[in-house]
Amino acid sequence: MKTNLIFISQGNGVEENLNSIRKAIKAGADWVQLRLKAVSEAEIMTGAKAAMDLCKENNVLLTLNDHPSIVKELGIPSVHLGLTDMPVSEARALLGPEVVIGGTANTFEDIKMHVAAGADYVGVGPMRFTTTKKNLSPVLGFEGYQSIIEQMKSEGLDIPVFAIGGLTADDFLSLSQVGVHGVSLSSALLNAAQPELLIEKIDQHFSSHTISS
Ligand code: TZP
Ligand code: MG
Repeated sequence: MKTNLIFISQGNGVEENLNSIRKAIKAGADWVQLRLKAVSEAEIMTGAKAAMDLCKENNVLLTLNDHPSIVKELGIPSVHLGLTDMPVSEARALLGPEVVIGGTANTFEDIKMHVAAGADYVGVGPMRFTTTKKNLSPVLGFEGYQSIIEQMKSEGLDIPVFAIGGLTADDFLSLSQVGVHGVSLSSALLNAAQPELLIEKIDQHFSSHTISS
């Protein structure tokens, strides 16, 4: 696994989200997040099962957004939790050591909390405004990552940081130079004329690491 890109699904309803994942896998993504908002729990189940099949067939790591209980029930390998979802510590207790757990962070304090709770990676953002997510936390900008990663270094906090929110290919160089581990993105890939080239560019800028619990 390259583990330098997490593709975030988007679209209206389950099928559009699955199609966005199909597109990302075809372009070469090997880690995808199914992010279903404003759909019923039954639809999330259906979508998660279909995404599991897709990811297994293609040897892609699947993260489900928001729903640790579904992750447990279906044996999904990874879950991502926002600041208002189940706390990472509770999810770790529920899911055990093997499931890859990610947490959303907007500040250094959020990262500190997720590390203490046993997260495997953090999605830190937003870098800039995006319409993909409602109720955005304050925009960090490039300087936000710089100062957060400086604080991490000075306090010896070591966890992979994925930048997220309105990212474009022009951000990769500066983010990688500041010590960001990888990127989590959606629109940039879905709107790219040649999404496989975008993924190549990510590979050129961000090295691969092992993400495991
Ligand atoms: N969390 C913070 S920004 C965001 C999420 C899920 C959306 C990222 O999507 P895009 O289209 O890359 O801005
Ligand atoms: Mg959430």
